[in-house]
Amino acid sequence: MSSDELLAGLEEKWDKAVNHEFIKACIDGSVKPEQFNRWLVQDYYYVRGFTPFAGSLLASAPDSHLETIVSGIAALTDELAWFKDTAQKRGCDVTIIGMQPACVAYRQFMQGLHSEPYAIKATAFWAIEAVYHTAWASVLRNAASEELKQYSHRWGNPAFGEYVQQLRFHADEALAFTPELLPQARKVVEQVADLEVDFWGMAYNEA
Ligand code: HMH
Repeated sequence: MSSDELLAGLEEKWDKAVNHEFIKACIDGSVKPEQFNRWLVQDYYYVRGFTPFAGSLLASAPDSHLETIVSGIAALTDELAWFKDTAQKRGCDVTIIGMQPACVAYRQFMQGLHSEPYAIKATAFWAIEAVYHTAWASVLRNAASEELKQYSHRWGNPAFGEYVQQLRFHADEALAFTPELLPQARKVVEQVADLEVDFWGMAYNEA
């Protein structure tokens, strides 16, 4: 079992998630400040919900996977501070804006995973981080704007890519032990791709 098999048949959905029009607009510089701000604030709320999911993954992980997950969790302190700071600098008040439905839905999905087997959580965790790495790495490589390149570095950098690779090994390993979970794991990857598309889409909701 490998994550290539996990993605087989889901290529189109995956492509929609990693090459969304929001990402294209970040690359060509046509993204409007208010669109970027909408994504930014919703992602701050998202990461607040992602953190307990990471904790739940850690709680069910085998010994040999602990270091990678702990390093990922440790990075979230800085990430949450970055979101708050960047939102404030861009004039957004995260204490009053509130979550949009696509953010609520994604957080509920993660909450629902808490009680699932480790292999399923590890697959979802990899898929979540993989979408962001692939999407933002293309912004980092191709963006016209220095500011957007800087933002994209957080998930697009090569060290984050190695972390995602490690998560992929974890998911593969866990699924190799429990191959009967493969259909469920594929479903979860599909759900992540769909949720990511809706998430990027929030940038265009003039709520
Ligand atoms: C919506 N997906 C979303 N936000 C993120 N910060 C990540 C993935 C990566 O952690």
